Amino acid sequence: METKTQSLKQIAENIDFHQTKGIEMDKLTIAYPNLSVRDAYEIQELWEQCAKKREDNKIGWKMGLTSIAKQKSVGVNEPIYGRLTNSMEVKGNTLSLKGLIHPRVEPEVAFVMKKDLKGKNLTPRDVWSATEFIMPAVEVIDSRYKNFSFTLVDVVADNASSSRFILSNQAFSPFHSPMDSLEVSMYRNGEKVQSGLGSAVLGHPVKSIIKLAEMLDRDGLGIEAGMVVLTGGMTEAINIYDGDTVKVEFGPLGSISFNASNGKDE
Ligand code: OOG
Ligand code: MG
Repeated sequence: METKTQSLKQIAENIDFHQTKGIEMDKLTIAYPNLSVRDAYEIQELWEQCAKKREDNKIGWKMGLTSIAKQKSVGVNEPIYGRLTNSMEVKGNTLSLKGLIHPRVEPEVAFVMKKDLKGKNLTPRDVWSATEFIMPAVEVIDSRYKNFSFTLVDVVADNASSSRFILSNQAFSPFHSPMDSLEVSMYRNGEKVQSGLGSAVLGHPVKSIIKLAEMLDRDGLGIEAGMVVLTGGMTEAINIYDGDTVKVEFGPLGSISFNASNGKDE
């Protein structure tokens, strides 16, 4: 066991290197075909320790592949979770592409918790009473694998492709408007490129929080008070490049706009 944890730790350190330097890598499952999904989540947990050593602390969780559109586009047919750290939060409306490989963006709803939430078989009522507020969000995913191509084990070990996230300026009461009928539209350089509904996320984004709590409980973990949780893309993700302007409209919840820049013109 000792040696297994040691080698999972080395894998976590290697992934951390590729994530922080923005260097793509071969799929882990090529070199380690026997890794299990459980091992991959353990790698993620060990990665959290690597980040912590750099004082990059966990501030939340993300769910991924909670919509059929997203599952189909990457060929993995079950939801996954990942960890969000302090350095991933973009403050302001410029997304620096420095250190990113082949970033994609997707519209999401974020929950911010006021109480711990843990366990199997939670109900929407349990989630709402533990939620402080919700916010429109845009997640930037950037798989470290070549061509954004991976298996379930690979993507879990790579922290569910987590890279950056942007939250709107305005927070809302969780009771503001029905989240399953929330319509989102995503524009790149003025052109509408994706649209979707809140119900694309497991029928209702609240279900994503229930699923996360259930998956974390299986791994002996829970959602902690104060954490931000991204519930998963409502549409397919789109590629973004230097100079692109992205606007995501969230109907009654307003919009998020930002520019992508490689920083070379500044
Ligand atoms: C995996 C992460 C998916 C989402 O919201 O569905 C994700 C990937 O597509 O690289 O973040
Ligand atoms: Mg996402």
